[in-house]
Amino acid sequence: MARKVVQNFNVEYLQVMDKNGYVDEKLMPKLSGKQIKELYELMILARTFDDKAFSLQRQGRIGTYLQFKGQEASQVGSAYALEEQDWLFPMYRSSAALITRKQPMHMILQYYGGDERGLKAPPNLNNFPIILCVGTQIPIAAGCAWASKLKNEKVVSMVYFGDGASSKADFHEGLNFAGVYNAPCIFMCENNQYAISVPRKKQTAAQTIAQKAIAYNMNKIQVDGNDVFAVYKATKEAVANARAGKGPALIEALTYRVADHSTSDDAKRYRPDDEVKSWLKKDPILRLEKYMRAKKLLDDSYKKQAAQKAKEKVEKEVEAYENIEEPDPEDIFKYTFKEMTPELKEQLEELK
Ligand SMILES: Cc1ncc(C[n+]2csc(CCOP(=O)(O)OP(=O)(O)O)c2C)c(N)n1
Repeated sequence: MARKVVQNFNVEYLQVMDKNGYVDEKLMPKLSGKQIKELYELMILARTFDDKAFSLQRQGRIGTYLQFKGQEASQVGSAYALEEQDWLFPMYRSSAALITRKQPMHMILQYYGGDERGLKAPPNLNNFPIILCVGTQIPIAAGCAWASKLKNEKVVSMVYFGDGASSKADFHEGLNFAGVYNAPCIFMCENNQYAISVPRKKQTAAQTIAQKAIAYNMNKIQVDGNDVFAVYKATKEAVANARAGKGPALIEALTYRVADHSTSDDAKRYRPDDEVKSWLKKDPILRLEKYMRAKKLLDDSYKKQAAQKAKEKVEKEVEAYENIEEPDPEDIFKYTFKEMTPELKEQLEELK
């Protein structure tokens, strides 16, 4: 007979840089000045893109769009920790991660403009298509990671999803599978505090989302998702472990969706202004700027230059998007199957 503790668990939290841009040098990941500037410029580029995409939607130049504003550190910092050969599985709010992974911005706009050809990654870019169905990308990523393991490729998969997706069966199935098969998969949960109007506290009774990894015997960590250094460090370590066969990981990045859920939402109806304002003070770009200024990596002229460069790049991509040739209406019949079914052939004839 016995009554005893058989397992003890804990969840680690990591913050390297606080909201004033001060860092704990002992925790600082290895990054050169050049790399820090690169991270900064990617975050600026991402935000410029996000603002532009929002304005294009308002002008009717793209369809519904989902902003990631405020989540630049959690996406850029994590995607930056991957190697080229690794696989990225984005959700609809992952445009900053896609931009970091060199997905052409005009293709992201093309997709949000209603043209599915924008989902296809150019050759040599291991980016999966954007997924709109909440959580469905999670088991696919776990399967892809398992395939890489079976092929002995030393390639990692990383999948993005929100706090809301962590309540779905896909999440649990994906984590369970990766845990059992030791698949090199990084599960990147951007806990931005809301799933449309459902706040985090109604999403789960668990104190953290990171602890959900415990049930699957998986590495886990909760990080300050507005601290690009913490996100980068946690992801870099998780990726190195996964690549070395030391198992998958769940990373919970604590962040905030500053904008509405989508261009069809009005967040003012379900969350207080004060809450939004308090998170704006923790803005990931502002805090990196404070750090860089103190370290003499940024001054007013460099800041202006970076903003201008980002604006020019985005404008060029908008132009490229708006000059894409219209798809052939026949594609809709030809695209799905290798060979058209008799019904599709008949419909195509009718269209002609
Ligand atoms: C399978 C499925 N169910 C419901 C929806 C409707 N829906 C779109 S976004 C969303 C909330 C998702 O929240 P979260 O996973 O936290 O991600 P976030 O949008 O906050 O980044 C829901 C329920 C959907 N797109 N797909």
